[in-house]
Amino acid sequence: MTIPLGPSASTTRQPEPDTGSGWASWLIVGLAIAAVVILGVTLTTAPSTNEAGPVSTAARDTVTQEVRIEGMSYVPDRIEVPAGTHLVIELHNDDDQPHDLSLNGVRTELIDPGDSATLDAGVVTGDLEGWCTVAGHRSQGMLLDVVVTDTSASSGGGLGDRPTAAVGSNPFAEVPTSADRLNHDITDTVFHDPVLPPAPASTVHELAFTVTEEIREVAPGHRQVQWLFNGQAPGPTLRGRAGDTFRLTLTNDGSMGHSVDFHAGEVSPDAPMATINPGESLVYEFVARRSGIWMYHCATAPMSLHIANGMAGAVIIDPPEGLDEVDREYALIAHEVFLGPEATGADADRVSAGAYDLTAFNGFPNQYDSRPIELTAGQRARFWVLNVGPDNPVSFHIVGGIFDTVFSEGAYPVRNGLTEGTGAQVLPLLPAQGGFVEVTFDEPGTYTFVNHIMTDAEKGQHGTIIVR
Ligand SMILES: [Cu+2]
Repeated sequence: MTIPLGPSASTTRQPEPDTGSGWASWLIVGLAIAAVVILGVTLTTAPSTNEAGPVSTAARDTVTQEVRIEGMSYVPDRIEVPAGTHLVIELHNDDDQPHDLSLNGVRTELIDPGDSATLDAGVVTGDLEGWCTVAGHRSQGMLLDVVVTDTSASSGGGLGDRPTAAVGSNPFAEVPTSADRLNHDITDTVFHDPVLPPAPASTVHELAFTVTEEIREVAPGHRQVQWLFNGQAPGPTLRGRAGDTFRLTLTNDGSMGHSVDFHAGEVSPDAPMATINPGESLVYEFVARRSGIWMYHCATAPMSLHIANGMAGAVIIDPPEGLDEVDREYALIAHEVFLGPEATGADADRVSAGAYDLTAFNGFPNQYDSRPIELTAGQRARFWVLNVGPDNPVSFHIVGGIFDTVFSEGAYPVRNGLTEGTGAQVLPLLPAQGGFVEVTFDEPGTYTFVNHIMTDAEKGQHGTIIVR
């Protein structure tokens, strides 16, 4: 590295006028040269105290490294440099959604697809770990390791900071107990009416979904950001008939990329399921040719986190001939609940580890214990159930009831159970599976519906049906 030099000798060698004063003139010139030499030596031996500071003594070279972003990865994802290197990273985003890079205490702006950014990481004196700060990307492994090849200079610790699966007690929230949940007086703004209206008469459904990120009460006494379709988590339940067209405009009013994937339609995913940036919209059109209850969800990575934050819902498609007559229909969307910080919502590491805190039907644990479903003895009810996970199975059961009709994933495992003297006790559903059960309650009483995976019923997938 070049250190600033003192004045060059040429600037000191001014021609002296020949005044005839002899030795006195030469003495002055000699003193001047000596002063300049002393000054020059002082400047060249004082770099460690000038403003260049340690850079001037420790830094070897500036290394500019190109890094491309592909999918959820930096390529390369490991950079080796000698200790003391001044590292500059040129980033180019080849992915279809925005990313950034945080490294050594500095961060790029969000880099849109196709764009580039430069990050000056400063002087590297030890191993470092960089990551993408977009929600969930770090926990999905979007990491960049900077490793010093001169290990004596390594401060260590950087690579030891990889996020680890967080299980056990939740550092972000006090998880409401069963008593807290059963005694909770649910508010109108949180309550999700389980009653399912019939399909609208139209055969073309012009719809709009707006994505927002808003703070909501997700469990008794705990508020956090949720990512919402039309202000709801789960998103709105859509209903139509086989053959209907759904034309939906998705608008992203959030702060990060989002998208939607409708299982009810058969379309090439490339365009309609693309992640759109904040402020953007797309139109997603499909014909629902097949009856059943179909999941939709945000398809932006990591999907587990987008679903855990609320971005999933149901499309119910009736068969062309319609369904059997019932007195009441209900829709229950089953899912896990991950309590996280108020400002950021579900914690990506806990979601990735499957460390859910609670479970729920329709967004809020135990809400139908607070406000039971009410029926009259002899009424026949159809319960549509969809499991949106993100991860866990559901074994839907009603205590005191037997299902004489079960529809699941395109088939009737049980139909006419009453006349045939058979029935089913559960509707089993893996994530993204759905179906319905039909049941008649002959006697008044307090029935409960549960996920018969009992520890999940105890975490909130539990509700009450009052039959009068
Ligand atoms: Cu999303």
